[in-house]
Amino acid sequence: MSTAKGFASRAIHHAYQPQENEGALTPPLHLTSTFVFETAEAGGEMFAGEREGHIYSRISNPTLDLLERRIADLEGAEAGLALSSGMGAITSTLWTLVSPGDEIIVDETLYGCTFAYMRHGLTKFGVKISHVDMTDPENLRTVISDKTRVVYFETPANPNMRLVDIARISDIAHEAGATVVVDNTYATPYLTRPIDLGADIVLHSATKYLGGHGDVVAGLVVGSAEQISEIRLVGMKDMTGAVMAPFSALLILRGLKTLALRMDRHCASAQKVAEWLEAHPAVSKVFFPGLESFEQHELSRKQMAQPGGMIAFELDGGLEAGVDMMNALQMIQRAVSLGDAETLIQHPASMTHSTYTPEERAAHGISDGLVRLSVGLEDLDDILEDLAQALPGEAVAEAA
Ligand code: 3LM
Repeated sequence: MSTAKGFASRAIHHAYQPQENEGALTPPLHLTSTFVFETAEAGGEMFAGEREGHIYSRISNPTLDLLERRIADLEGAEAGLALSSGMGAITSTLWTLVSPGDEIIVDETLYGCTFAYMRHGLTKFGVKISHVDMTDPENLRTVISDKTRVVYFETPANPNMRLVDIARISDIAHEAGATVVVDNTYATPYLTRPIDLGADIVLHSATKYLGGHGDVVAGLVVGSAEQISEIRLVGMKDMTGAVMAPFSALLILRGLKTLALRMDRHCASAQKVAEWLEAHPAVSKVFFPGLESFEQHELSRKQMAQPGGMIAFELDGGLEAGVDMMNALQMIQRAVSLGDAETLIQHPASMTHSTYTPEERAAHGISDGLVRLSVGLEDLDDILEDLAQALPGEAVAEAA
């Protein structure tokens, strides 16, 4: 399938030919742990990397192979790799790239378990983690050195929606010879394509928008063929073993088919919900890239096709008011994770980002009163009505 086709077409068709699969419209599920060698010599040659073919499903599998090709195409990368979770993707990638004595420079705000992995995992093995506020890319220039192996960030960042200018950060990182790794979970390749902007490696929690239905935990990484081969054969095969199950790959392939449609709806509804929240008297601050009041609104217009489906906000009454509001919701579900059909709400300080100490949260821009909303695919009026009845005051939901 030619890459000249549009995003939605490629998300549905890329790299799959029904004619090569007995006419099956939907790709087959290769539920096998191991693969049979035609001869003993052929098996040996595959292990030596001299012959193509599948050996064992911790290394590769045809169902995963299709998903890997498809996500690589959607991200504009040479190759892809499917893993058992977003954390499996992150750990398999970074264990491959760094050695003791190396430094990773990361943005201030990261998803809680990524922060914990770096702070409590990598540092234990002699890797230095340095945080820098990448909202001003020049900050990176002042700290980067020849010890810096990786520059790592999320954009938008989980949970406070900070954006990082991928092109400017990549330029500075490359001048110093560092590899740029971007967690593109919040934006998805439908909204932002970091490789086009200069990043080297892009990774995902595919549990979120790519899967899209809250029924699978999965991770993906894309990059150059050489980098991905190394992450597959070193980080994934020998260090983490975090391989994706074939059935999960099928669920992610199914999710990708509707990614464009779903993202359009997530983004359109989130824009209205963010505007509505901003106008609500009980709400003190809304963080959403599509709002003109958002500090990095200009960057969001430059770097994102649409502002995404995630909102963070604070209430006048702080944490207590946030907890009361969350408990009063009827349709919106109290749950971590994001990018599902259901609108989800959670409290980062006590949930997704409880891996930070209170002092670390304060230093990393995650306030205790922050509430995170993943705007789902329900009718907009129903989302607004639920928020209206749960928030203090008399405000009545009006679908704009
Ligand atoms: C969450 N996030 O609710 P998995 N990168 C980003 C993420 O948001 C996540 C991962 C990586 C949430 C999960 S919290 C206990 C639930 C930006 C996950 C890790 O390993 O697939 O969960 O991805 O914010």
